[in-house]
Amino acid sequence: MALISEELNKAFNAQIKEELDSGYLYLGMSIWLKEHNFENLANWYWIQAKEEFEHAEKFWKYIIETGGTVELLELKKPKSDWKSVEEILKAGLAHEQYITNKITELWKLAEKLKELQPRSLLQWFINEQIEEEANATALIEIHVAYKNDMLFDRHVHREDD
Ligand code: OFO
Repeated sequence: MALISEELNKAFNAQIKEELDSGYLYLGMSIWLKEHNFENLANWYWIQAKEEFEHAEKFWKYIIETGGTVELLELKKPKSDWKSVEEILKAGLAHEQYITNKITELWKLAEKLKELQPRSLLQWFINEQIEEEANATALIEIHVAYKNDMLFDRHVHREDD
């Protein structure tokens, strides 16, 4: 018998899609930024996109380890008609706030189902979302301080973990 309930298995499959959608969204942002010569920001969002794949991996690994079934769902076509760096930065924060809500819902669902096993996994994501929102907020604040997209881009720096 699987350790993971059918209901949580389904919700985790949905979250795999959310993480991959996040990666796809950030990939699209990275491409737009690269096309507009914001090299460092493009790199920042490319690293972010790859990180989202790792987030998806945490969920599918958990499902397999607990005897559930991984189902990959159809991905959403990401927005690509960005108008400005500012729009991308704000959309990045709004998206992370959306994902934080999704993780909170998963925590509540596991509580309701009295499934304790995914607690450490979900706690990791709760902590990660604090960091994700803080990073997205910092980018917005620093962008405002620079008042110039190209100068701001020169300041942005991120390396693969
Ligand atoms: Fe998966 O943290 Fe961003 O979305």
